Amino acid sequence: MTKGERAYYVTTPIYYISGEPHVGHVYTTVVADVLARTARTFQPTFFLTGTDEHGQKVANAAAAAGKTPQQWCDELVPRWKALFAGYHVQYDDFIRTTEKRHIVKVQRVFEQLRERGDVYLGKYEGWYCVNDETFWLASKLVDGCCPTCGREVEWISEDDWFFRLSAYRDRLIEHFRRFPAWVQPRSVYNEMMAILEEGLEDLSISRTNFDWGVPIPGDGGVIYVWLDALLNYITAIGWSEDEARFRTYWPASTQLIGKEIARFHTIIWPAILWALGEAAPELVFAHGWITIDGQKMSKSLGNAIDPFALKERFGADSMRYFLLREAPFGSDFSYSEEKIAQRHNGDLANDLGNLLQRTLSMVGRYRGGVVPAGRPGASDFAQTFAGLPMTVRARILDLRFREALEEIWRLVTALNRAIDERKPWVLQKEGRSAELDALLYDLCEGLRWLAVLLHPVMPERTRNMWRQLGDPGAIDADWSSTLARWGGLEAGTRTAIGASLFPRIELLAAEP
Ligand code: ME8
Repeated sequence: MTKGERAYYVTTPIYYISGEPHVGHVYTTVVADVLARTARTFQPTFFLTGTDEHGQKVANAAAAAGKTPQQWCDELVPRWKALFAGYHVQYDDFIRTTEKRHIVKVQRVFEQLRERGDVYLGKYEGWYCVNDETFWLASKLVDGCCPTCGREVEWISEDDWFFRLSAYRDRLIEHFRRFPAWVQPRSVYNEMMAILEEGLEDLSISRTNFDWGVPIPGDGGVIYVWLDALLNYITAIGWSEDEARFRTYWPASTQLIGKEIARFHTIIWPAILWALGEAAPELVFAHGWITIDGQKMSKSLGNAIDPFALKERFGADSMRYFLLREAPFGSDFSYSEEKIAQRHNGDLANDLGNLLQRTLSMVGRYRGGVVPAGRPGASDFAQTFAGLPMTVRARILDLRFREALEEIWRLVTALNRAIDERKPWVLQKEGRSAELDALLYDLCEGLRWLAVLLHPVMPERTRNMWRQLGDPGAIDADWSSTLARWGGLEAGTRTAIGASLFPRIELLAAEP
């Protein structure tokens, strides 16, 4: 995508506010933030996240705490916002499904679908998993329990409103065939295709045996929490209210989700959109799970890791780096503190932090802290790394974060190697001043490139680097201007060596 094209719209799932957030929630949100920060450097961008506040699961959690659901949500939302702020997440909007702006539009959707005949009244009898807020056919249950979370299911017998999902099956199959990359990774695409080929049942979209939800217009009961929740992606950007704004952002460029909710986002969601006369999102990416001892990390499994504590321990930027670098995006990855510490101490403290420290201390010692005039036009780096910014941008927008970071690390490695091989201390001792100037210049310019390229991933530490490099302009401007050529850093810039970027972390040996 180039400047001037459509806006970039990225979303995360809205999270159930049935308890404290955990690292899994940070994961998707940080990834969305990296995408948004990258896209924002060169095109209009909108990044939406928020909380899913209705439904039986949230109502039960509130009741267990002796609170009304609204009270419970109001008390928890600031925790989620504080968490995201602590991880440097810069969303453009945080939607809560209990907000009026959302509720009125959900009701409008319901009415439109009913008028069109896509919603009809019927009898629902079947199983329901409260934890996943999902209806299940008896044939899908495993030992009588929910096939996704393993919990007991409830028998429900209600007069419900149904969405005519089955009528969209052919169109869904055609869409999947025509746009084979619209659902990624391929494993999830295949799984969804198999569901489609098996056949689709109509979907119950109302609940009558409890009332914590959006009231059904002109009838008793509430709208099924998943219909309510999915609609956040369009209610937040002005659907049915601000046409120009809505058209600027919809269809979404990238909808990020965890793979356990792929069916809702790639089968139910496009069908609802089509019923409303809107387009399906361009890409739904269903990423893998953070696992502990081979199990998904989750509140309900009781193995959730507190992201507030992790941030204190390792720092938000190191956590962000770890989450993006450790596994290819899409795959599951197993979490351990040793792995985070290894990344922090290896890639960040040794490779990047030392590079900055060594460079600036030599610039201090040999050139009084001032960036010397180099020969950027004749530099090997200019040639070798000219294409790096556009490669990194493409990898990030393609959600190949690990590869993007590996590309960036080629520059880190090359700069460290230049110090080791060309030994500035020898150049200084032998009075080879022009060579020393050129090398010191390249090192500073390389660090400037690294700060810009790594800024979306580590917004705080790169600002720190930036200050040490003398604050050379806007760190988050379009890369095609900041990194247009090797040589953007002005000779004469005064550097200011600061505290270590990534102080080493020593893990205590595990107790035997
Ligand atoms: O499903 N590893 O909310 P939720 C990686 N409200 N990501 C994880 C994870 C893990 N172990 N655990 C959670 C809901 N996530 C619905 C969504 S959207 C219209 C409604 C992340 O609180 C991942 O993005 O259960 C997953 O899909 C999401 O949190 C589920 O959050």
